[in-house]
Order: sequence, then C-alpha cells, then structure tokens
Amino acid sequence: MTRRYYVTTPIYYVNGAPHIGHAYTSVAADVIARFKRLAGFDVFFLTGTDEHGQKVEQAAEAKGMQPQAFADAVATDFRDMYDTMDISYDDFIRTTEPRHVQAAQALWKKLEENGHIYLGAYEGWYATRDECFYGEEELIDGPDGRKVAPTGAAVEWVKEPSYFFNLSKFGDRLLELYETRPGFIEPASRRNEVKSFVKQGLRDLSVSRTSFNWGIPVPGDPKHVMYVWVDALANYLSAVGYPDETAARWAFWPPNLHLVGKDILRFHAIYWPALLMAADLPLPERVFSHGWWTIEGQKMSKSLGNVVDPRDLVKTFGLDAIRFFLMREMPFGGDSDLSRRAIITRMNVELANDLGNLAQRTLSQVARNCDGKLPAQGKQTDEDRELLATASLLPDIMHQQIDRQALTDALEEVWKLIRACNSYIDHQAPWKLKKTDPQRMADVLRVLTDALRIIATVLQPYMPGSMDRMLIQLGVEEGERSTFAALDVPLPAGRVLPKPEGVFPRYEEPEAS
Ligand code: ME8
Repeated sequence: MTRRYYVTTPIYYVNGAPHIGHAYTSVAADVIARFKRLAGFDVFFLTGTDEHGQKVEQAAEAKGMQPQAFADAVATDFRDMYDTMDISYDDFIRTTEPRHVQAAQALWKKLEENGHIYLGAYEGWYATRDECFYGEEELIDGPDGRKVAPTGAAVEWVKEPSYFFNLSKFGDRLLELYETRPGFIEPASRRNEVKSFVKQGLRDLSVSRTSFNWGIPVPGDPKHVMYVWVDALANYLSAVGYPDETAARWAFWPPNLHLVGKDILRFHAIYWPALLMAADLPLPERVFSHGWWTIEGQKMSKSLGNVVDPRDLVKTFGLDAIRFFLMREMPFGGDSDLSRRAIITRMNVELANDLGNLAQRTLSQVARNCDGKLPAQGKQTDEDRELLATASLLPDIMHQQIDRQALTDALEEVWKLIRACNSYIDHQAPWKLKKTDPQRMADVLRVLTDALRIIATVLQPYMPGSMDRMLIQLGVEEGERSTFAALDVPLPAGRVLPKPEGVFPRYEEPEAS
C-alpha cells in the first residue's frame, strides 16, 4: 500500500505582494514534501491564496480595483514567487474558485444540519488586519493610548447581525484532544499557550458578516457572507474534493501536517479542529507553528518600508543559498533575524567551504588522478567503514527529524557528516597517496564519492537545483537519485564523470564605490 502524506501551508492573503515570510513557510513545506517523496510517499502538497474578506476588499479599493481583478493579479504574483523559489506544490487553491465556494458552503450546511450554527448579533471588537474578533480583556494599550489587539492591530467596534458557531461547547473535547494527542500542536511551548486559552473558556464564534459582501454567501441567507477564517480553513477540504468523499483525492484526508506561522495558531489549533469535530470529520494529525523573521533586527512592515521580496534575495545570492539560509538560520520553531551578513556567512562557510570544497576537492582528484572515471569500491579500513556507516544512516535519521519538523536539526546532521568527510580527506590525504599507493588513493576517493552521493541525495529537498548539479557531477543518473531506496545500489565502477565545476561559489561583496 502506498503511504500517503498530505501537507499544507497557510493560504496567504492577497492584500499585498508576497514576501519572505510567505516564502519561508512555503520553502519549509516544500522541503518536507520533497523529502517524503524521496522516502517513497505519495504526497499531496497544498498551498494557495486567501482572497475574501474585508482586508482584501479594502486593499483592492485602495488600488481602485475590483476585488476579483485585484485578487487575480496578486495570486499570479504569488505563483511567480513560487516558481522563483522552486516550490513543488501539487495544487494551488484560490478561495474564489467555484470548487472552493461549493466546499465551504457544503461545510456550512453540514454544521447547520448538525445543529452547531445559530443566528444572533455580534457586538464587539474586530481587527481587520488580523481578520480576528477579540475579547475586551485581550486588548492592550496602543502607542497613542487607544486600545489595540494583542498583535498591535487597530480594532473597531462592530455591531451587526451574525451567525454563530457554538464553539463554547467544544472546549472539553479540544482539551481532551490536546491531552490524548500531544503531538497535535507543536512545538510544546505553543501547545501550552493554546491550552491555557481554551481553559479560560471559549466564546461562541461569529461566523458571518453583513457589513460588506466580498465573501462566500451564507447558504440560504445571502445577506451574510461567511467569516473569512471559516472560508479560508475550508480550503484544506475543498482541495481534496469535499464534500465528495468518492473523489480520488479524498484518500489524502485528513492532513498529516498543517504548517503555519505562530500568528495563526489559534485558528488552526482551536477553531479548525472544533469545526471538523462539529462536521463529523477526522482531524489533522498535526499543526506545527514556526517562528517569526525580523529583518536586520526590525519587525518587517510596510510602514518601515523593509518588506523583503524573496525574489530580490534570489537575484543577489542565488536560489539555493536563500533556501538553505532560511532553513538553516532559524531553529525551526524559534524566531530569527534575516540579515545580509548572516546570509553571506552561511553561504561562504557552510556552502562554499564545507560542502562546495569537499565536492570540488574530491571530484577534481577523480578527474585528474582516476582518468575522470568513478573508482571501484575497494578494500575498506575501519575509518572508511565508519564514515560510510554514518552516511548510510542519514536518510533514516533525517526522516525522523523531518517528521518532527526539525528541519534545522536535519541539516545539522548532514553537516556533521560533511565535517567528518573533510577531516577524513585531510587525514587520508589522497593527493599524497597518488605516488605511494594509488590503489588506496582510488579507494579513498570512492569512499568520498559514495558519501557525497548520499549527502547530495538527502540535501535535494533543501537545494534541488544545486544538488541536481552535484549529483550529475558525481555520475548519479536520475533514477539513481529519485528515491532513498536507490541508494542501496552502488554506482558501477568506471562510470565516466563530467568535468567538475564548483557548485557553490564564494560570495564576494561588490566593492563599495
Ligand atoms: O494569515 N516570519 O495569511 P497571511 C515568518 N490568510 N513567517 C511569516 C512572516 C514572518 N515575518 N510573515 C508572514 C493569513 N509569515 C491567512 C491564513 S490559512 C487557512 C489562512 C507567514 O498572508 C506565516 O506562515 O497573513 C504566517 O502564518 C503567514 O505567512 C500569514 O500569512
């Protein structure tokens, strides 16, 4: 039986251009999706755009555009960013698509049928920037003394007829969920925040709005549009064919992983499972919330003018350097800072020096001293065996880390091996063996090319383009690198390798003029 894996990113608001925060979550999900594919899973990787709601409507208005035309333009820009970042998504869902509108309405009807929706009136605070209702007690003092949301977003007092979802009835079931399936929310520190929020008691959730109409009409009462978060969360269902449980993709339900930023954990760890329980649907396996990027020490914001477009970074530093930096710099789950200096350091130390030089030294010696042909696997010393044993364990160790979303630890594991290979090459000094013991030289170079093959194979999810180039130089053909299982078959000796070329050049700062 094929094992399935369903991973999602948030669907991003189309109120503005894509930035590095969006790219980050998507690259992380991409690494996971690519890794699971290599491990032989049938993967469904979903991403997309969140196009309804007041925030998008206002952004369109500010540009003097109709919301749909505006959403079309920004969604296209997101896809362009995804192409640049080489994100291997299987589906890109837009909440204005008919398939999504139908699914969201079907979910609504199911909730209604099950007696979880009632008509009332909402009176309270709303932050359009967060598209979130806040209780009075959650508000804090803003810089000008006015009350603002805990996120700093402006709030307004809203009073309008509204449908409600009886969320308050789900508190105990949610707490039971967190107790019985601790892995449902990761990391643990955030699980505790969610638990204490739920323990304080949940209010019913306002799930429709009447003061604007850029949204999905409530079935049977089109004066109301669905609250944008109920609409948005339903995307995870619509993309797999809900409510048609005979749809081929329905086999992927429930998702194995919702990857989100910490800003939207509440929606995914509280509202979402409650809505699914209310609709009698199986729950996702896990919600993982990662940390926050600041830019050169500052919060990224339009008003500070420091919003980073990942495409600009790619132009300067190259795609894989940026993908690597994003995954390496931020301990997955923690917060981190994006700075030019830090990118250059990672590129020069870890990519150019550690990995790039290892490959270059090994391959240039094969080219020069082995006639450009892959040496045969020879007689192995204890040192050889130790290095190769560490290498062959790598895919499994990393797989366990990837399943815990420990994407940074998994990289660290590879770098341990890269450093071990560098010590090995220094210690064995194959360039000296050339004269004294050419057979041993060939054996050493073969140990290194075998270790490098594993290194480059497991790094493909992080840096697909560069690892492709490295694997080609190592003489590894496509079918020999598309699954971890292929690693069990040694490459034939004597294979002619292409001329080696550096994969990771050092980054030199352009001279200041
Ligand atoms: O919240 N650092 O969309 P959104 C790290 N439409 N990640 C960041 C980031 C930063 N500085 N800034 C943004 C929404 N992100 C809803 C989601 S899902 C059913 C609906 C990433 O456009 C992070 O993943 O505001 C965060 O959760 C997401 O972008 C918010 O994107």
